[in-house]
Amino acid sequence: MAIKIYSTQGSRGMRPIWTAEEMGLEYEVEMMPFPPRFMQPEYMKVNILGTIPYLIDGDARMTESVGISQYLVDRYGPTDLKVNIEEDDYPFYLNWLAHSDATITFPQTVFIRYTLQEPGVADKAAEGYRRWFLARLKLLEVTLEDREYLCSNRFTIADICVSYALYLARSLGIDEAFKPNILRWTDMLFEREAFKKIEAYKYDGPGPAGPND
Ligand SMILES: N[C@@H](CCC(=O)N[C@@H](CS)C(=O)NCC(=O)O)C(=O)O
Repeated sequence: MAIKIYSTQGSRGMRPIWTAEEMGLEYEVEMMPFPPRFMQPEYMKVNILGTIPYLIDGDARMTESVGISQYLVDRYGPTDLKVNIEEDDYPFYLNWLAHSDATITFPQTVFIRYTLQEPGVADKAAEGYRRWFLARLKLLEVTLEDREYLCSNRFTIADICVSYALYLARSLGIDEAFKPNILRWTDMLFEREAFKKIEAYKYDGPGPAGPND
């Protein structure tokens, strides 16, 4: 059976799907309404957390978008998308992978929750985490001053995982403070054929496709 990835439109599922597409792997995507916990409750039987993405590959089951991208390059490589342990940029690669979700996607989750899902409950938290997110972009902007890609002078899953956080910010309209290096880098990445293909995967059944709908 091919690799299966459950996702919703514009979600962190884009990371592993983009990775699989760039690698030319055979994979199947199931796009669901958002949030599947409520809109497709039978999904809870597949993934007890109800979160997206979710990967099934043979006996493998995974709930972390960045971990799934790492799994795909490690298990189905060799691929240039992976930075190897003997390369100078390996520590930076690991740092960017963790940074992409823990530091620059997580604050946006708080923003989504308190602006779109529970408005009025914690407006100050939403505003605080919006600013927190923008402040944390400093490292990315400075790093991109002298390079085209984040690691090893080539496109890797570090670019995929980090740029997804910027894609999310754009879709939420919290991109007003993006600086020139981030803008140049994201514009280049989002022009990739694989990205355009996976961005077009849509949920077209009943119910909202994403938190903005
Ligand atoms: N750290 C996890 C987070 C997964 C996660 O929370 N995904 C969000 C969408 S981007 C979600 O499932 N939200 C719906 C919900 O919590 O019901 C990852 O990187 O995959």
